[in-house]
Amino acid sequence: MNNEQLIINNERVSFPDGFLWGTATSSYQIEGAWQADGKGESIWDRFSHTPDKIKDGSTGDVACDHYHRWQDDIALMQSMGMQSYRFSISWPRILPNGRGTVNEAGLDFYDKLVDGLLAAGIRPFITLYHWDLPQALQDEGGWENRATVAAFAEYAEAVSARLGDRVTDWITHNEPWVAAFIGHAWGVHAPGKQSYPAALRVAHHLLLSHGTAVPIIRQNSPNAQVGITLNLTVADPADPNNPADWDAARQLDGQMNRWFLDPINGRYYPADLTAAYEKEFPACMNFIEAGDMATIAAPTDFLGVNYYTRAVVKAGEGIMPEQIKVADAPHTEMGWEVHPDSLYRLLMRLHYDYRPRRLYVTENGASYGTGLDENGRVPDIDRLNFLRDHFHAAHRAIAQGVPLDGYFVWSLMDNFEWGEGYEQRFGIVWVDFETQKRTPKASALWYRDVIGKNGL
Ligand code: IFM
Repeated sequence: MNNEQLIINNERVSFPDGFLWGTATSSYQIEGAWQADGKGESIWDRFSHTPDKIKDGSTGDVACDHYHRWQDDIALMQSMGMQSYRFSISWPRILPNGRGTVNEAGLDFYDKLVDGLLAAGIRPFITLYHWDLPQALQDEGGWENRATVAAFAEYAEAVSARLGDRVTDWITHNEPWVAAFIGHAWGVHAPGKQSYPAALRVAHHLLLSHGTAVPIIRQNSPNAQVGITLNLTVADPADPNNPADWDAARQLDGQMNRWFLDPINGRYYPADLTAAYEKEFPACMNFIEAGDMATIAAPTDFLGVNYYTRAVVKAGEGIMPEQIKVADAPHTEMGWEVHPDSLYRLLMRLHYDYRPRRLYVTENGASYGTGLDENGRVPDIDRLNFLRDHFHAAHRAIAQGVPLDGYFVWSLMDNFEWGEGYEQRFGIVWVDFETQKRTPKASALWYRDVIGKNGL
């Protein structure tokens, strides 16, 4: 790397040549068309159609109607100079029953999308699983059922066999912590279960399916670069003078970070946590079978990092340490503290503790509701500042030797924010959900400039 490129010169910073700038979305959050062309039902279709699960009572039935507007959306990205686009595939579009007969129309959709992106000079980054499990598999126990791992392998085979000649960048899972714990311990996401042991079991099967899929993707996609995306954080004690708060920080770091980072790096599950879990839930780790941990540790090419905020924790009773809201600190509309320095700390920690070959920030962004002004513009200066400060943090990490190769802003456009419905807007493009009109916000216009200059 040429160090001169990285020098911060009168506030101007340049990223290394070839640094990849993009945006990210996920299938359920943007596609809509929930029953089109043979698609099966997903657990998010079922969950959002269940009364009182989504704050504003909405669903992803239409969402951003991306399924029908993908060409316009590619043109939109092209107009912003986007170099890469991270999107996920809807498993029930490909395998409506989760396994078995492939729905060719589902594959055709992504085939056209990939070709359209490549023709526009935009590098596709595919995520196989961003939470929309086929409901048919949930009916058989979902991710609690070990058989879902084999179904995921079938799905990975179908997708990589069809797209692997053109797509080089593959992410097996997005945020398995969220899928496992928010979906199965807290019950706030689909499928809405509330059992900590169930969440542990689900997390294991998600990881196992990741490790099972890696060689399948490599076989079908000779130039594949394969990784997994984790939602990671930095845990700080509420009171640095209180050893119990430090212990709570260790615990939260274990639950959210090490529980996933350790096994994918061949280090088994963190012993401090397994001991605590087995004390609370006897035999709760009995899902591990011979060979599982080796499968989970399949070598990967990169680690995807989703970073939004840090966690400030204090000692408490429950299994999950209590997080406190830091007074006087800026927060986004999700109530998440804005803390760019923790992105730097996280990247440095990952580099030194785990040494991934390469890293991508696969998601970073902020929810702010700023809407259209009287001139039809969206002056989302809070988001612009948020991104600018996080880009600086990433740049500092690169200057310290962290092999960060790219950055995907979450999200390309406002979309269905899971249990929050459409009330939280993360997009750099405003979406009018009545008309589906897209309007690039100030942050998008600014981002175009950053990409053009490869710097700030
Ligand atoms: O919208 C989500 C995305 O699906 C996963 N990562 C966090 C985002 C914001 O909550």
